[in-house]
Amino acid sequence: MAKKTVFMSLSTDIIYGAHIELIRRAAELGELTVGVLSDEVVASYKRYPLLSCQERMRIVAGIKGVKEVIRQDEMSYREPLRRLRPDYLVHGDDWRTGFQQPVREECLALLAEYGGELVEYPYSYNEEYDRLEAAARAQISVPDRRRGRLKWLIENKGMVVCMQAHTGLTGLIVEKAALMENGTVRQFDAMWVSSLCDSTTKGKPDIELVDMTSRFRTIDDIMEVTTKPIIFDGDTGGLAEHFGYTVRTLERMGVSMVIIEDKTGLKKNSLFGTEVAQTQADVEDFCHKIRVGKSAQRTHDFMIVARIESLILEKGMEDALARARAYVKAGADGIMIHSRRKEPDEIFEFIRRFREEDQKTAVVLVPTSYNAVYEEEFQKRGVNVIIYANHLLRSSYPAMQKTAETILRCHRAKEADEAFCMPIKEILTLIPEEY
Ligand code: SPV
Ligand code: MG
Repeated sequence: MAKKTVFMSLSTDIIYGAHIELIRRAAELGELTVGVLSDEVVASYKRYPLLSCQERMRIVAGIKGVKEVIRQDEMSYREPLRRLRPDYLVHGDDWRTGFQQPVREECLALLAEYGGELVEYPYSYNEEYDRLEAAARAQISVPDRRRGRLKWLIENKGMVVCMQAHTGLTGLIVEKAALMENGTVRQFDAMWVSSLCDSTTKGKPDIELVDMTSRFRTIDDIMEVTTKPIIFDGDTGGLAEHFGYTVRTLERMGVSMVIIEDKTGLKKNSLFGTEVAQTQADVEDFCHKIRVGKSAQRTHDFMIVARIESLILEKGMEDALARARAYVKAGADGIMIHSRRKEPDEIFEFIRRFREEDQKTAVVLVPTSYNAVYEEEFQKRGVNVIIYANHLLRSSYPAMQKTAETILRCHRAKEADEAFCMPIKEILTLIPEEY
């Protein structure tokens, strides 16, 4: 009689007793194949692995009882179950609840297709493992590790999706927001520290009034409690002579990318367009600033992106493309093209024409105005970074305003509490004490 076959998946980069025990029990059922989840999958639902997929595959292959190791490129077990049709699928019982529940349900349906069986073993909680996990998280949030991750993500995923954060709390929302979709976990890849949101939070206009020291403080607050890469909105970058220092500070802090816009004089927010007086920088001056930034840079993984305001200031497509060419030549790692039109036509035209000449330089978009375009559409056209630049701030303000008005109107808090507020118990435990 043919030997039974068994399949299980592993994502961990910290192998401890319970993993070995699970493998031992799985191997007792038959010939065991282990799917090792790719770096990208592990990063999408847990954290960036400390060891690469290749390294983890090597380790797992060396464990007694493992017959074969394969790479698993999805959270979903679709591919390995349909291809290998194992008699048994082994898993800890912790996936019965939480975000992995739909993955489990899909597995049950897949197993039913050919008569396979799910074998679950009790999940063994281990305090030491939790401590190691916490240490691993601390490791990946140190500046040197965090900084390079954006470039890695762009190279590995093609396109990354970022959400704005302006406080530690909003940073935590961006860090943790996740949902299951078609066998994969969707999360934001990185955070955008916006000048608009940083200024508005302080009750100030977005005119480079909030100084760099204060902006760095915001970054620090976010960094203290998160692990995802950070893109910094560097406004105009200030004087070229100052920009080099800003680059060094950002690098030292572990920021991954700075975006500077080609304006000069008193900068106003781009979404005002030509309704306010704004001046675009001279091309050569801006190229000089890019060169100063690039030569100040000390690490290989930090990125400087040049933001082109030609469409915002109605200077035309040819001007935008000419500037893109010049900025890339000056050393920019990426181009951000901005538009305040509801329709994405000018953005699409720019990307098409830019990509005809340059397939390598990263293209960054902030689709605040042309918000009906799906991310997949941008990716198809060769975009590398999508930034939702202000949505957490814009959604929180009306909620706070309604709460304040309701309390004023009702002469008590009961109505606002019930309509708009989370329970006090939940807010007290939202941020657990770590030490
Ligand atoms: C910001 O978020 O501050 C930006 C993007 O620079 S925009 O507001 O569209 O100019
Ligand atoms: Mg800005």
